[in-house]
Amino acid sequence: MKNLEQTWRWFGPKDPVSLQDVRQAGATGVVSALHHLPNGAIWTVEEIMIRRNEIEKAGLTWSVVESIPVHEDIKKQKPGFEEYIEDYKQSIVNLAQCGIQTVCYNFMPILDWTRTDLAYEMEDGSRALRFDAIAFAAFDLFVLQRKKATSNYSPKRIEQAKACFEKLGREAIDKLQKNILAGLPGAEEGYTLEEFQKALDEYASIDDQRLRSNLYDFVKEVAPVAEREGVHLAIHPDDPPYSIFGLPRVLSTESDARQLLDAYPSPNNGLCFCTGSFGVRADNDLVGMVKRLGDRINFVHLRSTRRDDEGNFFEADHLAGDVDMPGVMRMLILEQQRREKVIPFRPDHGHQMLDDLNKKTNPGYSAIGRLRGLAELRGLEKGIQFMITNKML
Ligand code: DNO
Repeated sequence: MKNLEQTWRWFGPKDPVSLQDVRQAGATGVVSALHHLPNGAIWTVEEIMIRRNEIEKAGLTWSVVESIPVHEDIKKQKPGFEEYIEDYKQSIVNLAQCGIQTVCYNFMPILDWTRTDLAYEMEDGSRALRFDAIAFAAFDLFVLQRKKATSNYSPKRIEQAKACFEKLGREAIDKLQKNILAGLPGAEEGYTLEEFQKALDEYASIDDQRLRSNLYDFVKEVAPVAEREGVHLAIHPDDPPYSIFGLPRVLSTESDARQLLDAYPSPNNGLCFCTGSFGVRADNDLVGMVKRLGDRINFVHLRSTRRDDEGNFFEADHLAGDVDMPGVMRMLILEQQRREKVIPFRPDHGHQMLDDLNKKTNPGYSAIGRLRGLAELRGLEKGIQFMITNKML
């Protein structure tokens, strides 16, 4: 039975988790990006080869690029954006020349993934990432004081947010602001309040339809190049999978994913199936989505979240929470048997636990929590493969 590829995100030479650690965790593939280059810059063959050689020296393979960030001007189609698209294509050509064939990206306006709490204490003393919808609204309404923010919340939520804000001290407000606007690894840009409000203003005339068509325009330009070069694109869903700050979000549901895939029907125009992001919405049927979209899944993030009815969620252990991980894994294994190309997955995020509690770690990307996640997922894969082989499933 063909295995999925076990990969691990590595942020480059500054990552406190070393490539040696990655090997010991049992991953064979590395997911990395040239984070030191500014958004929009062409990734040159020379720069790509430096990273590739470093990864290979450690006995690993650079399997996936996560991510080449899409420049904000492309998302808004600001005059001159065509040049950024040309540069994006060039980066893809250069990656292909260096043998790297899977490229992840996202099309979330301004902010990449968003959390309010980076150290939410779990019952067992480990720490998780959390999105608290009331704290988020408190930030939006009373710290940022975004224009028109009240139209995005119910009167009840505004009351709750006000009460929450009144209890927050200066230090807690600063922390909340940092977590939301500048706190997370992989999100390349950080903002001050003023910069952020300015960035929001630029989206004033961009609604859901407009952002959607800008995304499809981008894909129709870039995917043919990826196809020609043998590169597989993988769009990451919105995280969280709904509108925040009144901004449109266009990759949150199965129907969003389907529209994107139909915009350019080719295996090279595919998805990064992130169970943690899609799983925050109760109306996303994850197992069904893998079944129906499976042939277009080019990369997988496996993690689980636990949500409530108030819009809050935290990141649970990989085999706990709301995600039916065995169900998803079974569908992925079946999909893998149907194709030549290996499907890379990584344990996404993990709790800060054991020794890592006393270390400085990238939120969500400590070594031990992900090690646990990968070990559990690897075991799950083996177990399900065994059951399929022995016709028990
Ligand atoms: C967070 C990550 C995201 C992801 C980008 C892909 O942990 O999953 O930052 O890398 O959205 O472009």
